[in-house]
Amino acid sequence: MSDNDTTIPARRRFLVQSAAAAVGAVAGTAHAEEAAPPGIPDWMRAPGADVGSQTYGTPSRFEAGLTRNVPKGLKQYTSASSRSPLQDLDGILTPNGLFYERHHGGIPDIDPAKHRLLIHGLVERPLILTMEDIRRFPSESHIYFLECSGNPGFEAIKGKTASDLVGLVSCAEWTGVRLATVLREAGLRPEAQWVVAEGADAAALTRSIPLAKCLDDALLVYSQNGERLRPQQGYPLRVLLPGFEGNMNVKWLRRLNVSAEPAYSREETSKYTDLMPDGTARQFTFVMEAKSIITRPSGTQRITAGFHEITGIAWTGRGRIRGVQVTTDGGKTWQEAMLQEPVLNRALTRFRLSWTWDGTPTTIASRAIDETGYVQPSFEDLTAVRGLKSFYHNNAVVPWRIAADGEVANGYA
Ligand SMILES: Nc1nc2c(c(=O)[nH]1)N[C@H]1C(S)=C(S)[C@@H](COP(=O)(O)O)O[C@H]1N2
Ligand SMILES: [Mo]
Repeated sequence: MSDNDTTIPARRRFLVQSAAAAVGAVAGTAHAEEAAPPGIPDWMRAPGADVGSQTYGTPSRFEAGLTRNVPKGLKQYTSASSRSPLQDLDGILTPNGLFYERHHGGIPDIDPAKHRLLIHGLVERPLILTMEDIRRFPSESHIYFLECSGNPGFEAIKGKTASDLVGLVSCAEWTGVRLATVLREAGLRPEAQWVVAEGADAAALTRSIPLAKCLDDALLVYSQNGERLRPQQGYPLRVLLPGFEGNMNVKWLRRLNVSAEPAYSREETSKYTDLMPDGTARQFTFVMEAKSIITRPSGTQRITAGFHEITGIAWTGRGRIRGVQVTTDGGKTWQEAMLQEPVLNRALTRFRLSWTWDGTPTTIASRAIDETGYVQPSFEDLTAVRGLKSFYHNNAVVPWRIAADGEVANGYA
């Protein structure tokens, strides 16, 4: 069978050609012809590598380029972030090694045997728990997204890739204990209204969590996608507040101080408040509102005329995604995308739309609608209300411009 054998149906021929091209990219074009069926590739001529023992499995060496994305020109790395490579991921779960990071004082190296969680303040029985104590409580696993509220800021939506623009979001299956269970063990006093969580990092990051959230779906998690949390994600223990801004999900958790008032910490006064056009600031803006982005095709990719599956992710801190609409004509018309099941509460939802590009320059974009009926706003509609002084909670539609040569670029740039 040769590539130009006209007896192969068009679709088969396309697959044969792409397979040969993919092998060529990997093995070097010299061997691609021999490796393609009916040839016998080198890797079939002798047994492969031994079963892995005493090692942590890693992706194929041909995938070594797939890493987190650290902004260029970073001045220092301890208060910094890295982004998840959204354009290269499929499905809704973020692999642990590619989960976005945001640290204010670097990543502490915590010995779980020495780590302790103190629960005090307005409680009947102050507690100091070991990790073993915490793992004895009844556990739960849930898939939830986590997003930094500075994803992206308002003024410079400058990046090139989906990761540059919106890579401070990820999604995992988290396992831990309900915060309510642990608080009940300590016994809440009637004046209790807030729980102030503190991390064991050099930043001692501190956030106040309203009691209602603590008694609802809040978790203290120790595992992520089936294994212990990564150091970057708060090993050995973190707060997980489904749908709430990333900053409140305190990592390396060492203290819960039950109080009548919030702490008014740095992270809820000078930072993580939203300066409005009239000079007042919104404070305690906890919930992440509905958002979506097309991850393929997206910035820096190049497409050819013809069939494409448009795909991307949508999420909302208010519950489930009800629908995602996609425009392929710069916003003149919007079509309903297909939502991949399962559509989970406060998790990423994958959407898809079949599209045939006719080769003329255009702009594509997605907008999410959540189960409350809230619609992801355009940048114009969002900033008409919020202005441009604010930094956090930009959930505007992300447009991708497609040029005549098929190059996909940031529609804001
Ligand atoms: N102790 C502590 N918790 C923290 C932070 C931190 O620097 N220290 N960063 C916060 C911020 S701003 C975000 S967006 C999330 C990031 O979580 P991740 O690094 O697991 O993605 O953790 C939050 N919890
Ligand atoms: Mo954040």
